[in-house]
Amino acid sequence: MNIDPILDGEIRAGARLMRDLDDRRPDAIAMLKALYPHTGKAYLVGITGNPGAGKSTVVDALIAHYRANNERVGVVCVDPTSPFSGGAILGDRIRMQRHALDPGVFIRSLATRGHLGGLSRSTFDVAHVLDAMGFDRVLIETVGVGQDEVDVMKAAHTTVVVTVPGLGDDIQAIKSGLLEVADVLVVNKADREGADRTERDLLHMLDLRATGERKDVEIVRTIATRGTADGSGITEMAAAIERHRGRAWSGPEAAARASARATAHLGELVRALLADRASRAIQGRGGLGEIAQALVDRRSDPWTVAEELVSSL
Ligand SMILES: Nc1nc2c(ncn2[C@@H]2O[C@H](COP(=O)(O)OP(=O)(O)OP(=O)(O)O)[C@@H](O)[C@H]2O)c(=O)[nH]1
Ligand SMILES: [Mg+2]
Repeated sequence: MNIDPILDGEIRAGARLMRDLDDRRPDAIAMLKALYPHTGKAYLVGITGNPGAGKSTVVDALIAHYRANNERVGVVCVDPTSPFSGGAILGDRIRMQRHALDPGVFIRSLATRGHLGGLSRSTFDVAHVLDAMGFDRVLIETVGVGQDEVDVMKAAHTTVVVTVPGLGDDIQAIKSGLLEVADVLVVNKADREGADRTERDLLHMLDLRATGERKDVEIVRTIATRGTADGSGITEMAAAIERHRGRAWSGPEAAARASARATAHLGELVRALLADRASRAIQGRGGLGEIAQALVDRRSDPWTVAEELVSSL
């Protein structure tokens, strides 16, 4: 096994490894194990938020910002193969196309489908490969609609939640879990009416949420379609990310955070391995449909089946 091409940042070697990881090939996992000591240098920024909030546009502008500072940027787009925004991979690809020829940028899309329960594991895997390849920044875009996506954000050092001006709905949606994970809140599409109001609502919610000490969350307005131009807010957003980085990852909290992040990663891996085994055990008993029918017909009971499945792992 030769990890040098990966450590040298060779794009083709990285892409091949990521494909092999998708197929859960044992030699690819062995490669990850060998790479692990060489990781821990990249800074991971998660970008999440409602469908269509402008996440990809923000990511595109951030890539340009970091490239202007000579940082190499890896991107993981977790594609929501969701009813909200089907075909997002294509959209993201087109949107970020202008970076495609830049050897300092590597964009990888992960489809939700086929990663059931393992989305977070796959994100961690790909992020580790990008880290080993020497990318300074890894941006992770995911739609914040479900627990899966929120879990994905556990891989990030700083989580940015993108929202847009508008009444009620967006704010409501953001309430459910997303606000919890936000380190930086972005009001994108600030060229639209209502950004003031949205910012006030967000501030209000942050205050309501505060139990004991209020989490230090900055709110930044952006117009991501303006890229890195003055007034786009992208420079300010990047600065807010750096301030969070300073607070969270260099102060006394850093050790506890690093430990929580490692624990989350391990938890994902254990869960995913158990899920793999469980699904093999279920196949061994004729599949879920077969088992369900036996339960419906009262030929078996769920307690016994569950015990048998778990003890067969
Ligand atoms: N007016 C305005 N439109 C924007 C802004 N940022 C993004 N958009 C537009 O909003 C639409 C959605 O942008 P995307 O970047 O694809 O949003 P997304 O959150 O990545 O979408 P999904 O990945 O499908 O959930 C596009 O038509 C963008 O051009 C902005 O700052 N102002
Ligand atoms: Mg997108």
